[in-house]
Amino acid sequence: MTLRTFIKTSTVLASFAIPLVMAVSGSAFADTAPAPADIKKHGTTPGAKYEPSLDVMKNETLEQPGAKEGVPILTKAQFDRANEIYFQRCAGCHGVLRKGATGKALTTDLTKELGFDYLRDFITYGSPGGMPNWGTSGDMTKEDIALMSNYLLNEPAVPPEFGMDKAMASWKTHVPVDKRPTKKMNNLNLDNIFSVTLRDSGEIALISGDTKKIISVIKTGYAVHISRTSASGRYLFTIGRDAKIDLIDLWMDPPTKVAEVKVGSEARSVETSKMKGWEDKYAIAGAYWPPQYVIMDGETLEPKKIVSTRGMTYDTQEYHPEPRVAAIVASHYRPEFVVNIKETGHILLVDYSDIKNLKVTDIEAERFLHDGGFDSTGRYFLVAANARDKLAIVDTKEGKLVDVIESGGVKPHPGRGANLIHPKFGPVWTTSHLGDETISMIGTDPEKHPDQAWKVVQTLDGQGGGSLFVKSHPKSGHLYVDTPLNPEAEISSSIAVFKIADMAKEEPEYTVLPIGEWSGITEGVRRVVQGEFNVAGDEIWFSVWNGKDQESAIVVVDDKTLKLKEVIKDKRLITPTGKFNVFNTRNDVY
Ligand code: DHE
Repeated sequence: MTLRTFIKTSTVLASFAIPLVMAVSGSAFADTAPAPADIKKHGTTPGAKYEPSLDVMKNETLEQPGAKEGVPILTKAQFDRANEIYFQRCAGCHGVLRKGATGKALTTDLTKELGFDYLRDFITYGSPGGMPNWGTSGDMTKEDIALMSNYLLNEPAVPPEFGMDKAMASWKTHVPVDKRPTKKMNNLNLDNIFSVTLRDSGEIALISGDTKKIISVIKTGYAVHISRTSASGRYLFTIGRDAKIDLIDLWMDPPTKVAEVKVGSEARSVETSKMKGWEDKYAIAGAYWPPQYVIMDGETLEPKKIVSTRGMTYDTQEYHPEPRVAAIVASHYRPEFVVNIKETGHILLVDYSDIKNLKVTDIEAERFLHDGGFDSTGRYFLVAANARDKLAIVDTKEGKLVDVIESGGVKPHPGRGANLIHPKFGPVWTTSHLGDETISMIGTDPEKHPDQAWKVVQTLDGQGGGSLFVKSHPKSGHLYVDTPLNPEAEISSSIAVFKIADMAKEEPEYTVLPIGEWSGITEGVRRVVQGEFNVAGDEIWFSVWNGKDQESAIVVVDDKTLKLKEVIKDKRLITPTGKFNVFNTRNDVY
């Protein structure tokens, strides 16, 4: 640092020394802090905790915006530290560019108006509206809170774009198509392989559903999020939070990574073309940053087309600079991908039959679209607009919106949802909620049950809030509901199971499966997450998700008897979360 910048920095910091010192000493909270009686209301809910953490962006080297008069100048080290915190803890809600998403905008016109003290207290205590209480929860130190309050008075850092030049530079072919086998070379029962996310080791484990043995552990992107399988069942795609896609050829002996590519800096979703005649032809991935989706060759991952999702909110028609791409599914009725744009609330039907002359049907749905899945016929797609407590339904055959309905609870989070035949209401699709114990069932059969179609026909009370995934199977008589984010250890480490045959009763009861206890693991929080059926539909697998340095496991339950069938343990099973059965994933069976 030159002498000149040192003097400038220390002078400006000196002018903020009073608030900084007071924040650190904790004595200046009186004017804007909530009354002691209200502090409890500011406690963070499971829903508020489940917001994107842009873990990868925090590692980007960002240019520090120039200082403005009257604003505290941060040193390079302070700026880097503040960026790290911002992307990890704040950007998920307030946006990379601080223009607001589920959380409020934090642009400097607003933050300067609010001032240092207000920002510091808001970060410390949170708000009943959903802002986490970073200070009183002990998650952030007073020094970091003071730093962040100063950081927010500065202009936001703008992370780099990611265009075709970068995508091409990241594209690697490990095994070219002409060097791959022309038939299956191994003795594996591919349909019953589970691809298991090993979240914190940046790997997936391929586990045989027949033998329950690990076939191989494959290095993937950072904090890999989901796996999807190609329509033929030959290829497996994984996406890391660092937007890296890995393509695994399941025909090889052993299954091997054949290509990889990056589609941005942060991403969560990947899917492949499933329409008859287009099997395995294309893949698509959606990014959180930059806000864009990328269409690739399905066998090589060669990036073909990048489309930005920046644009207008569907309702107020105001420009949003960073609408992230949430769930993507592939239509079975048309050569189309169904792409959900989170902050602006559009559902895009992207026609991949001619990507040079790309046709996109743009459906006005609801803001904050997140995750969803098909009804049992594969025709209707239901997606949660979770921060709006709504569900949007799209008819993928007709290519239009059916309806947007209240989900019946607080913050719906279906995963892909669960389809079952209700004894009274016929085919229903089910979602649980992050914000409360409600499990909602929505009628999905407009032909034979028109009165129930697209209505919440019944709600059940589960164990509590903090649920992420529900699961059933056409051959199962049960509905399984997890609660991994519930604050009660007993609830987060167990599963509630409802008997479908009992659902016509006034108040159907559930059985609790103590999966965490069954795992035999005695350390850690033992969060039990995401059930997934095997190909036969007679057993369901749950992850017992512990810390990175602790023991985790997969627990297999017999669907008929609800008894423990097997515990899969292996020191390579580090933080297992999502599990994707090849057959069920490619055929959308859930
Ligand atoms: Fe996920 C699906 C986003 C945190 C496990 N998650 C999805 C989808 C989205 C999403 C958009 C739908 C993808 C699709 O269908 O194309 N998830 C996010 C986030 O933004 C969030 C809240 C925070 C983040 O920073 O990533 C987040 N997700 C998590 C977790 O912490 C979970 C529980 C553990 C993990 O491995 O990261 C988790 N998400 C999953 C799983 C699915 C998923 C297992 C797929 C469920 C399925 O059955 O298809």
